[in-house]
Amino acid sequence: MRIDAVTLFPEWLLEIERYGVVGRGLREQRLSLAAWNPRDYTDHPTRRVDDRPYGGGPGMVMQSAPLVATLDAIAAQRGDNERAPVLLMSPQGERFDQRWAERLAVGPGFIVVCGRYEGIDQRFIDTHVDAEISAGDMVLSGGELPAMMIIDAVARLVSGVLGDDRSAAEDSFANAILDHPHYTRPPSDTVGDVPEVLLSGDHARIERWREKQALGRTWLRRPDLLDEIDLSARQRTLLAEFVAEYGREPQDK
Ligand code: 9D3
Repeated sequence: MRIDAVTLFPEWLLEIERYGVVGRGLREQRLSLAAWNPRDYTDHPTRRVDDRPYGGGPGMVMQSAPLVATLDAIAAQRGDNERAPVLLMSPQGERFDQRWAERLAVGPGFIVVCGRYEGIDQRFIDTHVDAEISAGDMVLSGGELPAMMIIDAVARLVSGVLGDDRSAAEDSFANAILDHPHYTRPPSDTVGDVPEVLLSGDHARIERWREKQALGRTWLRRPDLLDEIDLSARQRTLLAEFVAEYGREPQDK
């Protein structure tokens, strides 16, 4: 899969090549990542890519022409049969989630455009952008971190890091509900004790406890996720047990 990023800070974005699953995907040639600086595609003598907003107001606006020229250069190098979507990182965008990652992971790759300044000329968005994507409701200073977030989420799906189909399926279910708590050695410490069931060696009991904790935590912290899925009879029983026990004894017993 080929990913292109348009950014005024290409060196920063390419840092992700050096770490983790993105780095591994690149080394194993399942992925390729290129960063493009619109300053290299402006005919302006001082390489400027922004100007003052029509209508007045604070801040500067990214101009269309350098962005269009950058996308043209990318298209020339990609030469896609299946055209890769152009995604604009934007606070006005649709919230990125695992469904987005899964959709992008099965495609021919994508082109992320990172905004800076107060905004981007709307005519570029209208004519060259397929989707606007947001990282969530917080104010960032630009689209680079959201772009790295998207690249990471997609790269781990295509990089083979999941190992086998079983973990891929687990991954996608893990997206629908929250994870259970994790513990490791030592069994007892100043921070407390590991729940007895995890030391029991009884794998059926352990699995049942984990599933119950996962459902219970989702019910407590992210009830919106439970509205989206159909629970099995077993899961409904486990959640009912959790709800009945909740508040009557320590949660991790
Ligand atoms: C304080 C500036 N805001 C005035 C109403 C508008 C604004 C302009 C540009 C806010 C943020 C930005 C830069 N942010 C992004 O480019 C961005 C972003 C974000 O800020 N939050 C969540 N996701 C994203 S994706 C791109």
